[in-house]
Amino acid sequence: MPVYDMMESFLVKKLNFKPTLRLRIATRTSYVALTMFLAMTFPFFGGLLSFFGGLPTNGAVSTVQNSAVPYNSVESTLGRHLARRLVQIGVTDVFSVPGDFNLTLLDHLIAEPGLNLVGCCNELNAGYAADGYARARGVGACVVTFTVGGLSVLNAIAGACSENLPVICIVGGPNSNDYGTNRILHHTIGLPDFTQELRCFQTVTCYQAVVNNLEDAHELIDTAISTALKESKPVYISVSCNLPAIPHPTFSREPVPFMLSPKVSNKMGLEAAVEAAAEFLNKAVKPVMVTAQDVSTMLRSGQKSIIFLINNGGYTIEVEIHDGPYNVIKNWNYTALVDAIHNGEGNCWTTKVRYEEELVEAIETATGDKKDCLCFIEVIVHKDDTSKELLEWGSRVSAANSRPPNPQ
Ligand SMILES: *[C@@H]1O[C@H](CO)[C@@H](O)[C@H](O)[C@H]1NC(C)=O
Ligand SMILES: CC(=O)N[C@H]1CO[C@H](CO)[C@@H](O)[C@@H]1O
Repeated sequence: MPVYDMMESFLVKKLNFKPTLRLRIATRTSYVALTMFLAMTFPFFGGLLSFFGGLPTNGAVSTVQNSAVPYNSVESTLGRHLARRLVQIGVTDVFSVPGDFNLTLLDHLIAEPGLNLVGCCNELNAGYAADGYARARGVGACVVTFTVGGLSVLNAIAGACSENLPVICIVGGPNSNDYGTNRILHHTIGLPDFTQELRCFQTVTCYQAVVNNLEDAHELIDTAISTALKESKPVYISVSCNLPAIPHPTFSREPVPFMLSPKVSNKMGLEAAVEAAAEFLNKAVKPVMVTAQDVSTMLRSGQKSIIFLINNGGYTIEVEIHDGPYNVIKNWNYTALVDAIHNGEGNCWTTKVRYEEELVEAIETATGDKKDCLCFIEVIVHKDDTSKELLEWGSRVSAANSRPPNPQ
């Protein structure tokens, strides 16, 4: 219960005030005045009070204010609350793979104006897409299903953790009634234990919210989202599959301000870093490499990117560390593969180049005539065409890997 409600009921019950609208306005106004006074006096209390639902009290804290949502409407459901929060923090695209534990949740995410669901080919791709989105937009989100989906997306979430990216990983979880029943559920590994997925996520996320009842869903979801933003790390939110469609007063009543502490970076430090990186990249003679994943999703969502596939016939980094037959991969006709995925739906242009002149021409076409297409340029290179740095690095890793065991 927010503090002002407690004050109000105290006045009504203990001091026999009449529960009128005027009393409500008076208690709330005094509460706001009090929190602002305290926050100005003791900046420390700013954060503490915000926790109780007070006003933004610290100059460095911004709030996202809900507009009141009618009670008992489809908008006051758990699913819509989660969707609204995503939109409020700037997530307009959520990367998802449907599964039987999350379909109703996806319905609610789709229903939110301003939120676009991007269906991906598999969970790992959804996770990496959310990773890229978080790099570009500050925060990203993906939605997958229980365990089978959660364990698939884990690698991308671990990557986001090491790269300090706030990725909100939402998992459709078991029916709330199944918790504590010792049942063996679909998608578990055959043990009556729902916590396997949670335990995996504990080591690669900074907060885990297991939402299996409506009473504390609001608090858990908001804490998860704000912790992700504050710590710039991924978080895990599991939502029981039978809850997203149910309205609850905590999702509808008085707007609860949502507190976010923006990350403040050192401006001079940032500028120096950008300058150094730009200088380094300008000097680089090797092109930036982009590998193709989820081309079909990019085509479906009308992306106009240029994808370069550097085809060197194998795993060059591994070749430089330690070569063997396992480093050679079967050569595919990659442009034909993209053509097959394209299948005449959407705008797509592919080409294969072998020489520098062909590459220059291909880039001109991709940025000219074909600028409205997803362009795929396969660049065939020699397997030893690599940088001096990679060669050096390879021999060092090789030396480090082959150190003999210490004498016991
Ligand atoms: C590879 O596919 C392209 C079509 O994308 C085709 O034009 C080309 O002939 C194929 N290459 C071979 C070696 O079959
Ligand atoms: C397991 C489970 O609860 N699945 C639900 C997923 O969503 C569909 C509706 O889209 C429900 O019918 C299922 O019960």
